[in-house]
Amino acid sequence: DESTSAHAIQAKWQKYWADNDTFLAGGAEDNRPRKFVLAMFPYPSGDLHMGHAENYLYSDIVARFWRHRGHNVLNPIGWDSFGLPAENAAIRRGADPREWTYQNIDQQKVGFKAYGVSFDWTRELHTSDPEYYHWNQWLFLQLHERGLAYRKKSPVNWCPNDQTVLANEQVVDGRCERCGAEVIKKKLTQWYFKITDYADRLLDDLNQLEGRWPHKVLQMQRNWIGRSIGADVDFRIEDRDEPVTVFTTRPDTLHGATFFVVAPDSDLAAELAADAPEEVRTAFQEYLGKVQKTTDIDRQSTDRPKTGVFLERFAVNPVNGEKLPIWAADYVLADYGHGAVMAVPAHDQRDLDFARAFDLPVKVVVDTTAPVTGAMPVIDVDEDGVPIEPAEGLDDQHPSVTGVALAGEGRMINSGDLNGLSKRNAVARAIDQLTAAGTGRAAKNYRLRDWLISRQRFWGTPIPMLHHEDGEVTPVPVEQLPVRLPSVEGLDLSPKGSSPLGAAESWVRTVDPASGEPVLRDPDTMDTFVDSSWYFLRFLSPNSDQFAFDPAEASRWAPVDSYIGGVEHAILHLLYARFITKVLFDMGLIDFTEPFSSLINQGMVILNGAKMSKSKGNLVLFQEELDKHGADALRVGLAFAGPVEDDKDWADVSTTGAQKFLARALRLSHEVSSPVDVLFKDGNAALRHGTHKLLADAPALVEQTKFNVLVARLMELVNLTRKTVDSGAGAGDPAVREAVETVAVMLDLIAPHTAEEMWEALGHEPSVGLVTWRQADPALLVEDTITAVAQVNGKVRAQLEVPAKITADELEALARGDERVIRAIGDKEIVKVIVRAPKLVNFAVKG
Ligand code: ANZ
Repeated sequence: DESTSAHAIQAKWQKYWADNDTFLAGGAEDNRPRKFVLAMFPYPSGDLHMGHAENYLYSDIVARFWRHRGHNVLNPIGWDSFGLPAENAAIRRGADPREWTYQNIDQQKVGFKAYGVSFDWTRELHTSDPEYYHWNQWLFLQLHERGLAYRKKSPVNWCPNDQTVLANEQVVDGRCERCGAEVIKKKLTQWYFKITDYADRLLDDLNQLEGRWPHKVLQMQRNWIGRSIGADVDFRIEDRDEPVTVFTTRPDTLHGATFFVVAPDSDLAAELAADAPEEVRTAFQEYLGKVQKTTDIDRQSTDRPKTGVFLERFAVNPVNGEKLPIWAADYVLADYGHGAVMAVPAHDQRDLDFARAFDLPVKVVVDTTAPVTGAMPVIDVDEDGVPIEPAEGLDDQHPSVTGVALAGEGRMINSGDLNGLSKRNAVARAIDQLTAAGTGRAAKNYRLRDWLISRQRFWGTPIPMLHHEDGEVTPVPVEQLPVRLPSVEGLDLSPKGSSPLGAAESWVRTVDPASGEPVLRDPDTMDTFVDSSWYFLRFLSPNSDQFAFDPAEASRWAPVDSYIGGVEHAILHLLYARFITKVLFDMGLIDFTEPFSSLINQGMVILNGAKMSKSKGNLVLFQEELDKHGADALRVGLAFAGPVEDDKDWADVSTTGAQKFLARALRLSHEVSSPVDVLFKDGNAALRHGTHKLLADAPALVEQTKFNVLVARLMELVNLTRKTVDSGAGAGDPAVREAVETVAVMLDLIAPHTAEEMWEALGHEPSVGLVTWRQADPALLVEDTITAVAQVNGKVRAQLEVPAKITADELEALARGDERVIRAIGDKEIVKVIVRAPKLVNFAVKG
């Protein structure tokens, strides 16, 4: 039956490809143009699933396409094989994470091979191999040398379940991205990568990717980096030597500041409270206790009642000397800006909510009823230049009455010599004035935080640093890399808040190579996003023990031309890879600044409208489907199921339909009876037209990732060929061979085993995967046209040149639009239209 023969064909060609190294990338001497096609590498947490089936199908289509277009293609595969799931599975089963991981890799490898993905297997890598993580450690030391890897003690995201810290990017809605536990804050000393040094470049370079990455992903990255432009303003604090700086996006509103707020969990708040009266101190401590249990999400939520404690201290407004009461309130975050704000309740909603809750003054400094455009000054001033009363209507719109802050455009009032200026001009003027007075300056702020990379877990890259008795921390010399993970034997991997490696006595205790003194290794391991931040470059020199990658190879191959993966990596992985790419560029090791020239996000494979999951019991198993239908039917079914970026419902995927189509195509290849070297110049004209239309259209369809349309077009051509053979032209017509060969070389993208089989049946040598697609003959693309006549009451009024395949509706529309017909009908009423496509239209008119 069809599935048995599909499996036989599959096995035959998979063996052929492996034996003949069919899909190896060409070396330096190969001077064809190059394409680097990459699917986000898999995490080996079990068998391949339907998401993999989709992801690696798409990357395979793109890789195969470029080979057919005469390119030297690199399409490598590796495993993102460090990480928590392996460690957790190992803890559950009392096994070695290494064994669990490599066993899964073996299974996934079998899956990929059975699926017919055209990988260059000679470049396979595993991030958990010392040969790989050696270079993570090298990268870490490079960053350290440049001041881009550093240690600091600060409040970090802590997952109480996994007992490890998390990067900001790994906290989703206040919860651990992996296990869903509510994340708490803990003050710890950790290693960070200084990604914030690259914030501007990470943001600005997104513009180059517009149109080449999904817009949504670019927008998510922009929001994540979150650049705000404004000013830093220094406020003197009464009874304190040092001023306190605040970040504001609205320096224009300085005259409207009526109070001052510090984050309760900041060092400043603690210091200010320490000198306050006893009852204030107590109230503050109690409040701080509550705040520490509140997530950042809740603190930023706008519909939560505002809370706070007056510290009985005062800040002095640098523009007018006014005394502003200082409050500690949790809507101000310790780790944004400077952890303190000047509160302008009239123009900031959070400040207004707070002012209304605690009865603090609200002073309007922007008249938002005044137009901001126009040449005339809008604010009336008296002879001394003092503005006369704010514009009418402002009173009942006063924010303390409405509860709505006036955030919009307007003209400055109550603001000294800023009066009359538009908001934008006032911002610029205020910054100039602050700068001149030495009490402020232009400033930028980012939502982006430095990347916390240390993890208190075993199954990761050891951080190559040494801790001396006197507290000094020094790098392991590069010649001594890699620092290998010790054996897991005897180690307790269960989460306990510190790295299990700390207990590996004989590993952790070592000597300083410089002084010979005893030192301790850093017991933490790196976030696995470090591994994936540069892996695409390792594929270029997968076996080198001299360097992470050869810069000459990088210059030949990189950046990645097409990167394909799920939208769940829109921020984390892509942002980190972009950052490390820029660092490597600055080091002079690569000649590009963005790692992925184009990005394709595939949708999900779902089932009956729902996401598949083990817990829902609705998993469709990749291996099972593969066994049942064979790789090609699975691939065709998925490719045909819909646009790449849409979710595909497995319930709508027809593997049976796919099987029938493949069988039909294969049968044709066996029937073709013209000689293998027959010239493609004669034969059935309609079929030739169909073939060349596809030759002309297919490249753009693939480049625009319209794979489903390509499948539909192949089906069409197969049907047309069948019809042509059966309706008299016969299997010996050269046009039939031309059509079937075209189907074979194009079908290779989607159903490569069937394509090879067809190619062989047609009398060619394998592999069809390396055959260059032919050009369409422009002469054959011209549609056949005929002359149709348009009549009014039986009298010929116009002759129309129309496509032979025109429909009745199209022909009628064309005739109705013709000048001569319109004139002939005049204002008479059309009572009947007779259409005989493609030859005739007759309008019966009356009156
Ligand atoms: C005065 C002001 C007046 C402000 C006004 C806004 C409107 P983005 O755009 O998110 O950068 N702010 C500064 N540091 C803060 C912190 N640590 N926690 C909470 N809020 C903080 O927001 C910048 C604005 O958020 C700053 O500008 C400051 O309030 C506040 F009509 O200063 B503004």
